[in-house]
Amino acid sequence: MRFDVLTIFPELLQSFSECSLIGRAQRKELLTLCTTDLREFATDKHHTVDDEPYGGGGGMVMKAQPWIEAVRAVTELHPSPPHRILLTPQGQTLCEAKVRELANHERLLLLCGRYEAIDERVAELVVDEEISIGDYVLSGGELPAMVLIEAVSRQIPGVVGFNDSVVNDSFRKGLLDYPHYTRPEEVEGLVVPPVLRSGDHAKIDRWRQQQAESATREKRPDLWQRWQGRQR
Ligand code: 9D3
Repeated sequence: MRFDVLTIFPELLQSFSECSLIGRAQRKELLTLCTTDLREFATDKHHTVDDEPYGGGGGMVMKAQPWIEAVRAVTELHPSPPHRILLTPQGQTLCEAKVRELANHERLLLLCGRYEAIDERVAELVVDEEISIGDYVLSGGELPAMVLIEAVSRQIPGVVGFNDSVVNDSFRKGLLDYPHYTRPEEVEGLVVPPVLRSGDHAKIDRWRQQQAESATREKRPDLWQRWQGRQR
């Protein structure tokens, strides 16, 4: 799978790509992460990518022309046409189902904005889909792009190790995880539930399932409602 990222802070994504599981996946040739500096597509001598908003008000707006030319140029870097995603607070919130859907694309092109906004014509002309990572304010689309890349990469066979198994992940099943314990048996008066030391694996499986269900019911009633609905 190939990820292209358009940003005015390519070094932010480069450092992410060198560390994390993304670097290892690239060395194993399971994925490619390629960043492009949007400023290369600004035509004036100061490489301006923003301007004042029509209609007034505070903040600056990213100009349409550098984005449009950059998307077209980056598209040509590789033969398969990319699915183009704009990271924006106005997008659909990213969830595990969306992550799995995105992993079916051979190539994703992520557009990361900065400043207050991006000229609306960018979304109309060169974007297939708008995605947000949640309802809180960040300074731009770079961290959201990294979140999306990490989540989608984990779906690619071989990117995560067996112990980190993707198919078994509790989110995939719609429940929170059950509690985990390691040595020692007692920590400040709190002991490991005896069932986990019983050696009875059928009993352990039942206990873990019950714990996952009660944790979901108590901590995430929204997920619990959905899970109950799907059990019927
Ligand atoms: C004043 C209105 N704000 C919109 C809710 C302005 C605004 C806030 C944050 C404009 C741009 C940004 C920068 N954020 C992103 O580009 C962004 C983002 C986010 O802030 N939260 C969650 N997901 C995302 S994806 C891109």
